[in-house]
Amino acid sequence: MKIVDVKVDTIHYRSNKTRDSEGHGHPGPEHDATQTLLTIVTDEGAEGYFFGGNKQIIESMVKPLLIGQDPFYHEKIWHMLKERQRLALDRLSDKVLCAVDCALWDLKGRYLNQPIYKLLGATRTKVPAYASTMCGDDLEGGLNTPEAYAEFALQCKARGYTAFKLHTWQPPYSADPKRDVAACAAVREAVGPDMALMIDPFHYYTRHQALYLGRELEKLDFYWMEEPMDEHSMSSYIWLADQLDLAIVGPETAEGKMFTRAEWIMHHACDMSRVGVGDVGGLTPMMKVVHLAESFNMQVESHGSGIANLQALCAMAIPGQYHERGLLHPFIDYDVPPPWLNTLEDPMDDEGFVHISDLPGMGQDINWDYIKANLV
Ligand code: LLH
Ligand code: MG
Repeated sequence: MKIVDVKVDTIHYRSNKTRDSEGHGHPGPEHDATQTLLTIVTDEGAEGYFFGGNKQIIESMVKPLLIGQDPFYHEKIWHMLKERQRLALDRLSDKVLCAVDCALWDLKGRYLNQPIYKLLGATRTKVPAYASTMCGDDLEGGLNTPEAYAEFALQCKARGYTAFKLHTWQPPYSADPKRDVAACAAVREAVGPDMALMIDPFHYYTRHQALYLGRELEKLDFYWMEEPMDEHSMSSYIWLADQLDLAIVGPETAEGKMFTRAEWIMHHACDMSRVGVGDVGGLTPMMKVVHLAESFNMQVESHGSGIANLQALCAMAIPGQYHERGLLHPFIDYDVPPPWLNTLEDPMDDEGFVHISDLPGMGQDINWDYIKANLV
């Protein structure tokens, strides 16, 4: 089987999410937006899909490399793209590699008529989810005060979540460790002792701000803290993890794929590793991190809500404890699928478990009628 075409379609939809000046997501007025759909086509008619990917980069840089390749050689293809990044990382990002790699996995699963988690070696079909909030804001009724976080945590608990992660305030809103502690204390007070709580605060605190925050969260029986400082300084994380009992999860956004995760584990910069398909360039490298961490008896917590991460979570021998569901906000109904899908890709039951789809490939139930009617 050979790849004969690689194309990216652009789909129009209406969005009620917006990004602030620093790139963090928040609810916003409804507006026109676009989504992309990457399709990899073979000479045998088998196709693979992934939502996302930069049209211009994929068609100009990736397509010439993929045409003629056997799509089942996706390990070889991933390495070829990774090596191409060396002089072109400004254009050929890990997000682009992720889209290509996930579309190849989707193609393989569809061709073999199996969901990916079974091709990887399945371990489970459901995973507990945590409610992962959007970053703090200044919206009345939003996530603008410690009490607002507490109220929202109670709503999430009532929906069935057994764990809750606060993304607290980041610029352009004022980031302050004391305000973070107040929000975390209000949430703990509201939900009681049994709900697992985590925090992802401002990503650029100093060492002493991060240490102060960590020590206060230990008193509130928090489960983990992620990315309280710039992750490029691994020694800052070694310094922090050494002084806290609170688990440090990372790295999340630091470049370097599985290589960076290996360094962090080796140097005791984290207590749990962290990886999402978008952070490392796809499901192929995500599974390398999963197996790397397993070899150190370390759990990996998955970053991001997409279905590719859920496929990996259902194929881990040392299970990542939670699926990240979100980002959530009081003004947004997460339980409604995006218009390009017929059903949610991470449906959650009343006990707080998300269930993996048994559809072949990535498992998305794609709304082709919507896509055809809304091509840009
Ligand atoms: O800064 C943000 O907007 C969040 O941290 C975001 O990147 C989110 O994806 C995250 O880190 N989740 O864990
Ligand atoms: Mg995070």
